[in-house]
Amino acid sequence: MCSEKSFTAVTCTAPVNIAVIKYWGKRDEELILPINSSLSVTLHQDQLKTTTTAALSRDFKEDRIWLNGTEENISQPRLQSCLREVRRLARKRRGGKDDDATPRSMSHKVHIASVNNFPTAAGLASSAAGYACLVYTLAKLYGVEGELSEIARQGSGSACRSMYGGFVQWVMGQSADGKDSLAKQVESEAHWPDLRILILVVSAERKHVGSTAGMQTSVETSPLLKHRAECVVPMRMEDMTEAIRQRDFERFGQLTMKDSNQFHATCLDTFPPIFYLNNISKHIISLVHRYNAYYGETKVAYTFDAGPNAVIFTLDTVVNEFVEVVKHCFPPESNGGTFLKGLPVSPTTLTEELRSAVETELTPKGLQYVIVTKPGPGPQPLDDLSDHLLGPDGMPTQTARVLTTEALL
Ligand code: 2P0
Repeated sequence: MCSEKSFTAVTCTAPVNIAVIKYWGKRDEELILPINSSLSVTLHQDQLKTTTTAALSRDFKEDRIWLNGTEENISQPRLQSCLREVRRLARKRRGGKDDDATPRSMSHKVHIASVNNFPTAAGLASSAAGYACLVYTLAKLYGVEGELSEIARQGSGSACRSMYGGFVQWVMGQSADGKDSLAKQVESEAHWPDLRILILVVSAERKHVGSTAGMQTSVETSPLLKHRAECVVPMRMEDMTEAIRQRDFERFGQLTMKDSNQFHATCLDTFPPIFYLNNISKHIISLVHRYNAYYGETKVAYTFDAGPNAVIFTLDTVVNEFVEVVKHCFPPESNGGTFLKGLPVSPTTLTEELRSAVETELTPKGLQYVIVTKPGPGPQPLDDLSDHLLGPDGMPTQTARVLTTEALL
C-alpha cells in the first residue's frame, strides 16, 4: 500500500477462469443469480491476468475509472453495485466511525485503473477477471475481508469464480437476496499439477451477441436450457467435482466436452438462434475427437464459451504432441510473430500414422496464436509501488495507458 499525505493506493491482480460446467441464464438480472450452478478452472496469472489499482484521496473530486487507459463511465449499474457493496462492508466494519483526516476515509472519492494483459474483446472472459480484480482491490483498499464472491458476482456472474484459485464451484443458491449464491473452492491449483490448458485463439474480433443479452434470450425462449438447468447440471456438478477430486482425466474431459456441446446446443435452441462457434471451432472439435479416437482414450478435451476460441484441457505429457498436431492442421503464418505463447513447448515429430489419422483438411492461418497455461491461484496483492497504475496525482500512469497485449509473453 502506498500512503503519501492523503493519497492511498492498492494494486492487485486477478485471474481468468474457464467454465467446464457452464453458467448460462439468470433467475434475477439485477442481483445476477443464475439458473444453475457452474464449475470452472482458474487459469494461471503468469499468462492471463487483470491488474487493478484503486486509490483514495481527499483531493479527488469524483469517483473515476480507466480501463486499458480509456476513461469509462463509472455510473454503470454493475460498477456501482460493486462499489456500493464494498463500501457498505467497510462502513459496517468501522461501526459508523470515520475520520475525514484518515487516508482511507469513506468521504474520499476513489480512482480506479485496470489493465488486461490480453485483448479485452478476444472472448477470453475479461469481465470475470476484471470484476474479480475490482472487488478484491477495493476490499483491500477499504480494509474489508471475508466473503467477496457475492459482490464480484454482482459485477459479472462468472467473476465470482475468479475470486479463488484452482477448481471453483459457483453454487447457485436458493435465496431471493443472493446471500447463498457464492463461489467455493473445490480444490486448490496445486491439486492437479500435470493439468495443462491451451487457448486456441481463433479470432480476436468482438463477439456478435454479448453473453448478458444472449443468455437472457435463451432463458426466454429455450426449453432445452430449462431442461439442462433443472435435470442435467445438478448431476453433472457432482460428477465433475468427483472427477476433479480423483484427477480422473477421462471423466473430466468427457464431461467438459459434453457440457460445452450442450451449452452451444441451448444457443442453437434459442430463438432467434445464437451461433458462437465458427468453422474453425468445428474443425478443432473434430480434430480433438479424431486424436482421442486414435489413442482410444480421452487425451484432450475442448470447451468453448461465448465465442469461437477453443480452450483445450490436457496433461503435460500430451502437450508437445498435441501442439504439433494443431500446428500441422492449422499451419501458422511463417512471418506472423510468435504462434506459441506461455509455458514452453518442445517440437516433436508426428508419425505418418498419427498425421493421417487426424488430418482431414489443412486450414492455414486458421489460428492466430496458442497460449499454453495451467491452473493458477486466485487474486493477489502486489507490494511493489512501481506496479501502481495510478500516479500520486490520481491519473493513469504510462503502464495503464498502454494496452499491454504485447506483455502476454
Ligand atoms: C461461463 N459464460 O460459465 C459461461 C459460459 C459464457 C459461456 O459466464 O451477464 O460475462 O456478466 O453474468 O459472466 C459469460 O457470462 O455474464 C459466462 P454476466 P458473464 O463462464
